[in-house]
Amino acid sequence: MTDTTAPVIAQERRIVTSIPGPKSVALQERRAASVAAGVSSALPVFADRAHGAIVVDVDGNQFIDLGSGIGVMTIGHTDEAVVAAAQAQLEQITHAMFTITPYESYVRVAELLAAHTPGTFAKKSVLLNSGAEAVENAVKIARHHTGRQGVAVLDHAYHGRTNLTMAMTYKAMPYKTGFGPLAPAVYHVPGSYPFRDGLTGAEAAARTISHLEKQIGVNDLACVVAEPIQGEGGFVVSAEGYLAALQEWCTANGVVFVADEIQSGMARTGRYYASEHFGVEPDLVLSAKGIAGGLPIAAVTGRAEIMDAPHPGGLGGTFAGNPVAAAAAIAVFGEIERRDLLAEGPRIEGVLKPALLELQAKHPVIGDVRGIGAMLAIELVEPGTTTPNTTAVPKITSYAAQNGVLLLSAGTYGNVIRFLPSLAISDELLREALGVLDEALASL
Ligand code: PLZ
Repeated sequence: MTDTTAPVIAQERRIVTSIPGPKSVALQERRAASVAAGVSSALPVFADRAHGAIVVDVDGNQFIDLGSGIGVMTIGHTDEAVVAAAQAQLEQITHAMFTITPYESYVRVAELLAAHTPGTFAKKSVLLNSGAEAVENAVKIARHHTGRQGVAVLDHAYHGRTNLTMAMTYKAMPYKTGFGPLAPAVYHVPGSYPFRDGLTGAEAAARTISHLEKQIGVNDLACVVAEPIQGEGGFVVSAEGYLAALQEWCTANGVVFVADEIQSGMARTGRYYASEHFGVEPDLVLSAKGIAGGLPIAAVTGRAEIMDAPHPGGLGGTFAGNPVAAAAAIAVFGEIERRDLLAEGPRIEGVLKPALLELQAKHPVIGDVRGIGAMLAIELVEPGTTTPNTTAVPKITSYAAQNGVLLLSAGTYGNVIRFLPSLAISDELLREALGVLDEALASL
């Protein structure tokens, strides 16, 4: 597909000013005067344009993007097919509101989600605008279906910033502090964090289930919401068998098992949804972020009998399932198939993981290397212990930015660096970024 407007950006790192450059510094001043202080940014660098795995700032500096706007630009910045589909749709119809005059692209996205989410059972979807809105709707649907109210979430989870979802998110600061009262009937239970708890999947599942049964009680529990790989919490991968045991318990007890795949989904781990790595077929699956190449759209997809529980008119939203975003989502699904992007997660893991393990051998500050596909992380510790190293991460991300690599932090203790590159990134760019990371670790 030819692309008429996106500028061609060489896939290379290039730093031409101090970081931040003068134009970013000037914008920073305007921003401080007009943008609310609560909206902070990881870097003082203003983005101007991007393509593939490279972000260009307003001063002309080119960064290797290992964060993809927190896992959104999975198929690459300004992907030609996505840009073309969105442009064509903009000129055809920009907004109709599906609950007034429906349109085909919404239905097509629902069909694609039914085809590509785990499980071969009959599925239906509702489309929304944001990840948090998908989480909210999953809870509404689970409550309507079960007639129960309780919502269980795992320690270290992140599910959003709205009133219900901030109650479901684990970390108080910065997400909840001062913003209460929090939504009721949300229960936090321990999950599985092999590096920190040392439990097998079976042991961790038994602990979780005991909390669900004793602390909440099955008769009051509508759903368990879990991220198959925890995102903001630090790319925590549960021990083998944990998620399957949890799902089995949910099924046996009429509890809706919801997989929040907002960060882990859409081909990032080498499967459409990370649940597949764990042998789990969730009752409801949540999609957002990478699903539409940067346009805002999100979805709840799941078992038809659960999805159909709410009455007509019970679900919706003005912009939900917007036609331009839906067209972009269709293009993303199309590109995953056409370019066999499911092969890219394993390729990226094949470059990054051995290199990160080598860095771990060289730099004892790296306590753990984990993740799947293009969703990998290192957890930093005080050398020789598992005590979280809370000071190293900002030093590393800032060193990396100064040297043209965008790296994101994560983790309950702020001691995790996560790698969420676009599936379009080359091996060469990955190796170059790893070189910068090595220097950053050496500089500590
Ligand atoms: N569930 C698993 O990762 C969003 C949040 C960034 P929204 N994570 C990035 C920030 O600081 O706001 C996320 C997620 C998981 C839900 C969400 C929420 O998705 O689209 O940000 O609402």
